[in-house]
Amino acid sequence: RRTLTLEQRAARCPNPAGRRLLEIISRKRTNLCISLDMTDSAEILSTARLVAPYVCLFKTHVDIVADFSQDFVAELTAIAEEHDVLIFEDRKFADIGNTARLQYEAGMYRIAEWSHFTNAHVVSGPGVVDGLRGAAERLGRGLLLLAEMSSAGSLVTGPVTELAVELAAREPALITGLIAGGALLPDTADVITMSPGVSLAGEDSPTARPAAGDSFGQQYVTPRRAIMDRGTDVVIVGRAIIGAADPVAAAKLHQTAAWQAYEQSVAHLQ
Ligand code: UP6
Repeated sequence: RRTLTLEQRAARCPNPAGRRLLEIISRKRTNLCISLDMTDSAEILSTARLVAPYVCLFKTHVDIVADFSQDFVAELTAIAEEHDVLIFEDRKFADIGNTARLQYEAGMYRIAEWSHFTNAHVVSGPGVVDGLRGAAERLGRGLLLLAEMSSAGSLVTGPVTELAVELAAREPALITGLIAGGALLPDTADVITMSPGVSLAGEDSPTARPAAGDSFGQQYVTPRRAIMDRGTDVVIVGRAIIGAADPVAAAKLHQTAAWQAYEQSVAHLQ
């Protein structure tokens, strides 16, 4: 059960990127993150432009972009700035700290330079966070740890979940969020929960299993279930929007559903 609104959490958020995100969410009235999983940069940019008014966050996988360039990043950044959106590169670092550090700062992507958020698995232990720490602190970035996954048979459970939660609880100024199916910490912990595996076509019942989503084990719940029943803050939606016949209409529908669920979940506070 929520004890604080996202606006109240913005004011006390110890991470600069997290604070900006919570402010944007409250100002734009959207807790929807769009997953821009397309392989052509022009397609990503045109979709980003179309859905920008309805989202708080652009989530990217830059290693799937066939024609990646720093010009693409500059364009995406310009769209994000114009529309009050932040960027989250869903890199899922998983190596030892020193390699993660190099992957974050160097190579052709230079993720740390342009992405307000990135994420990491903790399967290799807490050292991965220390690898990402330097650039993240220097540039005011937010780190998100994978505490649960939406895919069937995921092994991001048990001790892996526990370590991610423990690290976030200990250091919310650096680890501003968790990727999980729902809130794993009280909202006073200053940790933002973001949930993938969300679609209006997903499972809406709080007791049923999530609905199967693709032929690769993805599973979906509705925004309402993720936010109201499981207490997540931000829903991450990809193909239910970018694969729709009308992505703008789908973005609006998902934004409305997610925001109404959030408002209902804080109604007792007003
Ligand atoms: N993602 C998941 N599940 C996780 C973590 N990340 O689906 O546990 C990411 C995927 C994809 C997006 O890498 O970019 O969220 C979900 O896309 P979809 O809505 O099209 O299924």
